Amino acid sequence: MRIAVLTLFPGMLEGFVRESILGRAISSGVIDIRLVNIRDFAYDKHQVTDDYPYGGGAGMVMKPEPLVRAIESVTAGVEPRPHVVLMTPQGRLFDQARAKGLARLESLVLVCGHYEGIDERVLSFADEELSIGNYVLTGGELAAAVVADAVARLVPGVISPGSSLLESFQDGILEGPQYTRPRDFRGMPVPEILVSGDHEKVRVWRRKEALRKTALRRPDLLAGAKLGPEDLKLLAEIEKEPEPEGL
Ligand code: 6GU
Repeated sequence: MRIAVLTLFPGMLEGFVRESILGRAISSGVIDIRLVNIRDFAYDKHQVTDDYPYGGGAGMVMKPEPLVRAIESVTAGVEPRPHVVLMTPQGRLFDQARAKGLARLESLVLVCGHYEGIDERVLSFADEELSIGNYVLTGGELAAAVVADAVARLVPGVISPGSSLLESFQDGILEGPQYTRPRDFRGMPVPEILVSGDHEKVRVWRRKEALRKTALRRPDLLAGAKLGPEDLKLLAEIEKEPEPEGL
């Protein structure tokens, strides 16, 4: 998969791309990431990328020409046509389902907005707008990093098979508790069942604890989760048990 990130601040993403899971995926050739500086597409002498808003008001607006030229520089002649995403707080909320959808694409372009926003006419050069949450960031770079990371880890070959299968949100519920050595940490022992060697008991226990954590912290997720007959039985058991303290 090819990902191009269009930004006024490529330095913000360079370290992340190098050091993260993306860096490894790039080294192994599974993913290609390009950081494109939007300023390189501002052709006036001072390479201006923002301007005052029509109608007045505070803040600056990103000019359409550098943005659209930057988009065209990574899409022109590319088949299949790359999917262009504008990172803005006005976008649809990004979630795991969207990550899965984007991970199927061959070529993805993430455009980072800045200042008070971007000229509305740029929207017609994009396929969708995405936001990563209900809060405002100073720019789309961190949001693009979040999307690139969530998408890249779903691309086959980026992380070892199996490791993502049990993780949070894969089937719509949270991940259960995990333990490693030491067996007793400051008076807190590892649950006995995990050292029992009974793989089937361990599997059921893990599923139950994952369901318990989800029911307790994110009951909203249970409604949309893929639950089987065993899950419903485990949830019924959980309901009869006293709630664990502390969370
Ligand atoms: Cl994509 N951009 C900005 N500036 N703020 C955000 C966001 C994006 N998603 C959540 N907040």
